Amino acid sequence: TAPLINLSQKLDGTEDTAAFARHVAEGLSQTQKTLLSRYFYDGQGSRLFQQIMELPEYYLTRCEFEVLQTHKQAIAAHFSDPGFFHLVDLGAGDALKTKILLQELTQSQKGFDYVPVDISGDAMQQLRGTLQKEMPLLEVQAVVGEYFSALDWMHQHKPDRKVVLFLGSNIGNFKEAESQNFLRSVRRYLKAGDKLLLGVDLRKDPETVLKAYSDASGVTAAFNLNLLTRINRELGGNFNLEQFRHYALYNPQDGVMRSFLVSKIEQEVHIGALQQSYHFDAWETIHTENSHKYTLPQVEALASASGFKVEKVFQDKQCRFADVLLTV
Ligand code: AVI
Repeated sequence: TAPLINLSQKLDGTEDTAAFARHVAEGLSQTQKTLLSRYFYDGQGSRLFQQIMELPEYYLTRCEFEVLQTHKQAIAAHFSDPGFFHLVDLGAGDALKTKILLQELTQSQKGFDYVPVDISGDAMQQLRGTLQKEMPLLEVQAVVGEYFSALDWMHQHKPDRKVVLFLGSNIGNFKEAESQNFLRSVRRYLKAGDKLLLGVDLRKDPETVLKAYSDASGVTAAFNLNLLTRINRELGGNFNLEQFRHYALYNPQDGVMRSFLVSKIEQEVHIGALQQSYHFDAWETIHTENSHKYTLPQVEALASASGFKVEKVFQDKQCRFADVLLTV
């Protein structure tokens, strides 16, 4: 197993905090207050997200497991056609889902190496360790950094054919235009024969979607409210968590799940690092996240607008989730 490649420039975290401060200041100054969902994932937020994935209501993770488990042979066959490839896993984390594919690919003796990419150095250290134990023959090149720094590095150091994984409906958290830009940027790093396996959450009973984002045990609420805890800790804010509530709203017309933090009372919140107070009317909202649910024609349109073709759609039995194999 190769040593970890660290492309992250932020050695002391100061740059991170400055960007966080800037984004919070921008977001809370708008008429519709917003906070960016990418800031959910600090240590506590990542732990809460792990818990979300185990909730009975959060069908996405179980459905994608089913998709990969059911279709792993076919997926592996598509990946290795033709020959050796680098399997690039964007946002690999603990790679729990990817391991299904890794096992299948190694058992069927497909020629490939595994390149997990994540901004969390800890996660990549750990994954390297566990893979070394669980799959000692697997060649792993873990990369710590942003997606596109990693793809850039791959372009220079690993020129063979690439199969990129972007699983877990992460594409759904981008704004409409952003998802196209993201896919276009990935496309630029790929050549003929390269592939992208994209995890997308599909349209379904609105009730099912809504419950997945307002679970009975309140884990998603804690996940959303943790954004305020993070502002309090990292930017010296004085948000009173008791005075905000989580609210999730699904619009079946546009297929967008929208999450909010709602101020229960009229209040002022001060953020020390920004030297600024923010006024909240009673029941004023902060928009914190969008989670898009797609129709298959929408996925096809998104793919073709970004320079990809749909090679094959893999779904679970209830057609709740799809992993869509795209080619350039
Ligand atoms: C990471 N992402 C795909 C999750 C989602 O379903 O949009 C984040 C999440 N937010 C609330 N629950 C889960």
